[in-house]
Amino acid sequence: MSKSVDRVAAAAAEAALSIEIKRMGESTRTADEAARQCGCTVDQIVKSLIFAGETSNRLYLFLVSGGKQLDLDKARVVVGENLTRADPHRIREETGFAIGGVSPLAQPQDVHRYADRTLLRFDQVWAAAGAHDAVFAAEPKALLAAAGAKVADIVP
Ligand code: 5CA
Repeated sequence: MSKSVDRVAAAAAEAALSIEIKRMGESTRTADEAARQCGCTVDQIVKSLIFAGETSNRLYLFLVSGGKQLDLDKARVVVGENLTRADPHRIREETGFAIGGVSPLAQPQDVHRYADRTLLRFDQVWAAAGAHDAVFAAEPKALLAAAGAKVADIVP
């Protein structure tokens, strides 16, 4: 197992979130690919999108349903500053995850997290587990609690 996947497993255990990490053997880098591999709808995939605050330079994690886009205007209101897509190298350095494997779990303390409330309509969602083919399923409310993500209005 990769170190990043191990970190996700450890974070889930620490948060008392019972998950089974699955290595699919095929790419789950995008929401579409992940949905195909997991046999779920694309909306049940949790995208973990990292943006940087233009004023604070802090990183933010937005958990967004796979079929939706982050609404940057709404997200700006939620966080109180302009946002730009974070640089992949910075994401790698500061979160330890590569794009396509960024997980809602095992994020650094100083990354503030927000979640698209439409994720709560599902019994089960799937999220990345730290590698390009690693995913896990969870009940959304429990996942957002374990991720320390505040539910917010961040999609159109
Ligand atoms: N493993 C899947 C879901 S289980 C996954 O990680 N999906 S994702 O949506 O969270 O991650 C892919 C996202 O990374 C894309 O939606 C896109 O927003 C973002 N991304 C892709 N390329 C870049 C890039 N060059 N810089 C910053 N973000 C990027």
